Amino acid sequence: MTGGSPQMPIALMIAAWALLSAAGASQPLDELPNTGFEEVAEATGLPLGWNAYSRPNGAAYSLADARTGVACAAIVDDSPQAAQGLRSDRVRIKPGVTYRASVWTKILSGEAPGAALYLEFWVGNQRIENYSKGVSEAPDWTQISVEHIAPDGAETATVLIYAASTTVVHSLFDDAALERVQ
Ligand SMILES: [Ca+2]
Repeated sequence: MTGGSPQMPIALMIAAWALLSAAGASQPLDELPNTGFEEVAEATGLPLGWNAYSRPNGAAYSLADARTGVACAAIVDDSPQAAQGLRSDRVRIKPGVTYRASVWTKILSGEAPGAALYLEFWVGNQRIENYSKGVSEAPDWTQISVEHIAPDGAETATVLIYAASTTVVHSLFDDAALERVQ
């Protein structure tokens, strides 16, 4: 077959493969991954199961000063404009059930509002609700938590550890959790 254009079918096949791959990668988990931030994704330098919130990314797997184990997550936000954070892979949840997200944080340097934790609820790829708790000063490891009932229709939840866009801050995070309250 010498006539016609083979490019289109190949392009379509690649597009279909990419869609299937994306769908496979977004399968929700049963529980929050890598909560102690001990495992690293070698290809990205990020904690396994956690994803960069911003590009360029200022978050990383770190051996600097873990609360437990040998590793934690570090977020270096040295811009007063850009926000930085790490969002977990999605976890399957049930609407009407109350969930509590928590994490320990230690702020090495920076300004208010410091470090924050978000509990986010999703339908498919759309974030439908989010709730947050922040801490401005945490010279020693400090736990922050936020809880809320999963809204109608919610399918998954994520935990986002975060340095706000107006913040210039260097913070560490360790021992995250996402638990059913009731
Ligand atoms: Ca750890």
